[in-house]
Amino acid sequence: MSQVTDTDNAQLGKEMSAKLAVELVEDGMVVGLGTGTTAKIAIDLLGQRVAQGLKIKTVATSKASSKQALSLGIEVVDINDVAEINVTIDGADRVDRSTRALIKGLGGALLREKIVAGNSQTLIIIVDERKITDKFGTDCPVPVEVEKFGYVSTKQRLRDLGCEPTLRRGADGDPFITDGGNYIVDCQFGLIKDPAALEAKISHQIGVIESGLFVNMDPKVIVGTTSTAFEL
Ligand code: A5P
Repeated sequence: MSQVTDTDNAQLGKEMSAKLAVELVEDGMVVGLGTGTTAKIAIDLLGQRVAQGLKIKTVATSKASSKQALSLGIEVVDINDVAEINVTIDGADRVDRSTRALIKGLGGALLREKIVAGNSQTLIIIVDERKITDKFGTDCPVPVEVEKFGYVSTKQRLRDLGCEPTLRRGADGDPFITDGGNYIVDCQFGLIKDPAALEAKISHQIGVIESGLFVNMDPKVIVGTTSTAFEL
């Protein structure tokens, strides 16, 4: 028997949560497609349901998710061409157990993810249980998407809020560029006691385009374990 590692457990948890979320999608819905490894599993499962006859339109939060969906025969439409998004299924990097605030954006798609989430009637967040935390912010930076122009001063403004900011770089050492053509500054704040207050402060900084703190969105959080999935 092969050894079950943390990675195996996390993968099973992702699959369990994605499966339960995709079961909630119904004919005729407009569905927001998230980004990241967990959302990728959900898109694969949606592709299977579409192949079996499910009729949906989707809006993607990244070029990668759009490409994946199209390759599976899922219709992807422009967000500006839909009146509303019925449900969005997306992952998260951390979920604050008490407030259900989210940290998103380690995958770099936080701006489009927030626009899609904010335009969704229901936001379903799919995570394995390791993402749920009582120590929000202590082991995960808050990604902040910033305008390239003047980013050094924007980074300093973020530091002045009490974090250690780092400009994100790709494997080649160059600054990481988002789908929207911007930079990301990863901000290590330590324990975030009031996510909504911090989100408001970050968003008000000159040069900031969007923060990876998702607050007051009332997400339906589906947590996957090795054997089941449940709503937080
Ligand atoms: C993408 O920018 C992120 O917000 C992802 O949704 C988040 O990082 C979760 O990704 P995984 O499902 O790969 O952990």
